[in-house]
Amino acid sequence: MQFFNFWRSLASFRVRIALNLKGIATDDQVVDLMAGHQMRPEFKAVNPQMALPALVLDDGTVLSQSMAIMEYLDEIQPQPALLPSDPIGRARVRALAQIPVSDGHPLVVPRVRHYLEHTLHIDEAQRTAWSRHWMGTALAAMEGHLAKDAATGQFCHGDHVSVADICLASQVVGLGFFGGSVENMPTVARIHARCMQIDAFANAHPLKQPGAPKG
Ligand SMILES: N[C@@H](CCC(=O)N[C@@H](CS)C(=O)NCC(=O)O)C(=O)O
Repeated sequence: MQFFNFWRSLASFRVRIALNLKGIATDDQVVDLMAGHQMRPEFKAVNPQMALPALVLDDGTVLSQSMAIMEYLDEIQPQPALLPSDPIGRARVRALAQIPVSDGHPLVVPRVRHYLEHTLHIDEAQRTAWSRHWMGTALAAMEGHLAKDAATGQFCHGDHVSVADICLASQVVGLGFFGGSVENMPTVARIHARCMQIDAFANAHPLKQPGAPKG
């Protein structure tokens, strides 16, 4: 399998965690988002959306969108399960995951920041404030759900890692890239710290990937 990714891509980070948890090795293909390489024709031929991640299966099938890829991985290799076995549990985990994936992270991806800069002429400080605001807003919403629900355990859903934890971790790390923190979100902070004790999470961290800035 070819895994098109980039160190700073939060959606790639999510899939990297899932691959690590499942113990699935990939042939990594770096697409430098900071250099705009997602716009190159050769990558557009892989993913017409020009966004990471993409997973190309051995038969040439291309999978995109981190949630779809993680669920695919969970289906082809069910252990350890990334979704609960009961329908209500799965609905809860998917809902928690969608807060960062669908509502927070899309507002800060390179194409949006590029539009803010080049079309709306918003300066860097304001763009960073925008990103910090929306990344933090999604995590505050997660905190609201997690803190009040007895289904929350060591992790977002009980004591087993799920896609909700993967998405939470990517969002917390992403918030940090924009100068924010989760110090006022005790449940999110606790679950994130617990996740980062797991090698599959820690080793997938953006700053541990090739090309990431040192220190
Ligand atoms: N919802 C998508 C996000 C895809 C996405 O926007 N990825 C970012 C990197 S995290 C990207 O490649 N953006 C390219 C751009 O905005 O130009 C997913 O979860 O996979």
